[in-house]
Amino acid sequence: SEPLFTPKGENNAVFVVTQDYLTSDYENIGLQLSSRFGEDASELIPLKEVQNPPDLSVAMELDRKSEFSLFIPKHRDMANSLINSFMGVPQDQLQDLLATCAFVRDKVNPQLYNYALSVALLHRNDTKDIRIPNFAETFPSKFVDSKAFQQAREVAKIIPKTDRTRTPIIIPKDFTATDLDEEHRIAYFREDIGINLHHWHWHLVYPFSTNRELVDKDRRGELFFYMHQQIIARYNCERLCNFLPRVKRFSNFREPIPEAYFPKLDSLTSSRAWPPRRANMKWQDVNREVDSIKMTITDIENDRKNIEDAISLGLAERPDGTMTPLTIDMLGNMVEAGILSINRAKYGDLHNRGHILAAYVHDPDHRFLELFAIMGDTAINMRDPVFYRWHAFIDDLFQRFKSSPAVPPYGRGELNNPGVMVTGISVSDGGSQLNKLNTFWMQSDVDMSRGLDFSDRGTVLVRFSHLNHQPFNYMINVNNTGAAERTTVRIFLSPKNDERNLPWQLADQRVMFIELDRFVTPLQKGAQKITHRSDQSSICIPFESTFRTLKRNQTDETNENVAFNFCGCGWPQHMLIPKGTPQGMPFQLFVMLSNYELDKIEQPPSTAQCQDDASSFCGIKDRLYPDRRAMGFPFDRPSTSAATIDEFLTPNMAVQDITIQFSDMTVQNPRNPQ
Ligand code: CUO
Repeated sequence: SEPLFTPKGENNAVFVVTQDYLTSDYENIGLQLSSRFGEDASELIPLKEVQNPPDLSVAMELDRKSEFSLFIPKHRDMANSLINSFMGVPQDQLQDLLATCAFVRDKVNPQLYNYALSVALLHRNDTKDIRIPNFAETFPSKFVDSKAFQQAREVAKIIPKTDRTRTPIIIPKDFTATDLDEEHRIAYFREDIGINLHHWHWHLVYPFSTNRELVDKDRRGELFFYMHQQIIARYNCERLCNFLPRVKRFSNFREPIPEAYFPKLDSLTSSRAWPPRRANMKWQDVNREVDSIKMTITDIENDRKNIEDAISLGLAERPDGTMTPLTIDMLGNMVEAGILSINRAKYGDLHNRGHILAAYVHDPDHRFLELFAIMGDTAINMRDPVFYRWHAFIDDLFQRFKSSPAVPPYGRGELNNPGVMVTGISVSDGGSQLNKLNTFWMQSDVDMSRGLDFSDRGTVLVRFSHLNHQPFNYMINVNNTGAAERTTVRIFLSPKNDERNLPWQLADQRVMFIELDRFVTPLQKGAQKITHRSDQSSICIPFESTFRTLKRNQTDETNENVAFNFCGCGWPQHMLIPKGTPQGMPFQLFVMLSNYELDKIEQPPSTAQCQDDASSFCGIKDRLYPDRRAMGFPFDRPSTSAATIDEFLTPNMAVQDITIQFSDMTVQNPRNPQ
């Protein structure tokens, strides 16, 4: 797959092309181009003639030098048509697929091409296990300070290829703002490359498409709710670690947005800087002929009202006017909203419209010929504080539903696990103190050469800083006097106190609990100890899956052989736990051993290459979501009987106070080349 994703000018592998494959700009010099780039190619890839050239009339409407947004309906149509072209190549005819890709690649917008091809490769049966290059490497401009690219050119020009791994370009930790802006205190979370890659990948696995085959996945709407709910919970935990209050939801759509954001990113596609947003800008009606968007604030207010009515009634209206009981899955699809929405005419396009209105706040009528801002791009929108205000609003809708009569609180029978008693829990990261976890800064290298479009690139490393922690173990003591032979272990974490340093009411704390892990384990009779490693978390993918990194002492030449797990969906391991504070911040660790009879999903094991990595946030490819309970169980809905977490506990649950201490020191990733 690699050459299909690399920009023109790449010299590791070259397609032998005929004139059909080139855009009209280059058709007269096509064969010269082919031989020029072929001069020092490591591999020549002959192509078949394209049997049925795809109709690119829709996809080619997007300028090749423009940005691409999944939130813009017209762009979604273009992506659909291109995805369908790739999906339409007959199964197991990989040479035809390759020829089709090469035929399409230089004719359409590169980002549209990358998205449509990635979706198709992930969903075609014959390409499911193919490697998709890391998106941060293909489009580094979405992740790295724009200043770095000038430096990259210099490095590529001046430093011989063999020495480049010794001279990484250092990206400072604080490149978008200073602490004068208090929101900048959590920029390390918003701008984390791994977090943004996870979000981009999630939307790739759960694409917007009119092709039901790609969209209609088990509990998709509920997962849209849950994965984004956990993002907000994690953001709020991180805010408390930095002495900031929980994020305020964006509720009055006509009020100014207090947060500003200046991304310092350039789009290499459009050769323009991503537009910034000043403080206190307001949503305005959007009317941009160029993007075929006409959208008013009243439109989105109507969507909101209709959805709020459905939540209060506990009923949704079908297109034929009949009513049906609302479920969380239905609500997720209705809010997001794609083709699975029960009634798009009635419930509209609430979530996507919010992204659009936020993304065009700086140029709603295109008078300044500006492109959309980063809220319009799933690979970078988590960098902007307004993302969290918007998704806090979206989450509030779901929480209202979860608190409504349509969702009865859990009874003891659902929470308890007969005969199973948790007698103690602890965590240890090998340090001298039990129940104390440690965080720090780490510097890691990423090779961004794949996304640079000048030739003779070799490796160009970027060294960036990110949070990390000492890996740790959970120890759970259990006494089993019942008949249970297996159990699902559910592990969550929440700050012990709120922003005023007061203990939580459960009603507030339940939405602060972040999932750390969920796994099924056998139970014996009597007393036993379950030990589990933090790096096996069901929400995370390992560091090597987030980034393809060079291994120590590895040379540029062997880099290509590093296994890159194509299943890039998953929270980055290095962000598993919140930062804590230098003084040590109190948290509560919650463990539940639930009744497996009520949890289990019987299905054949996955054969996909990524198996069930990160299944809590990403599901499992081509399988049912591997847990029968509501996502977020047991905290997905309020309790009517318990006011505090202690009152909520049944014998199969336990809570332990722990501390997370942050040390302001930077260590090198041991995988960085020396
Ligand atoms: Cu993931 Cu709003 O859904 O960005």
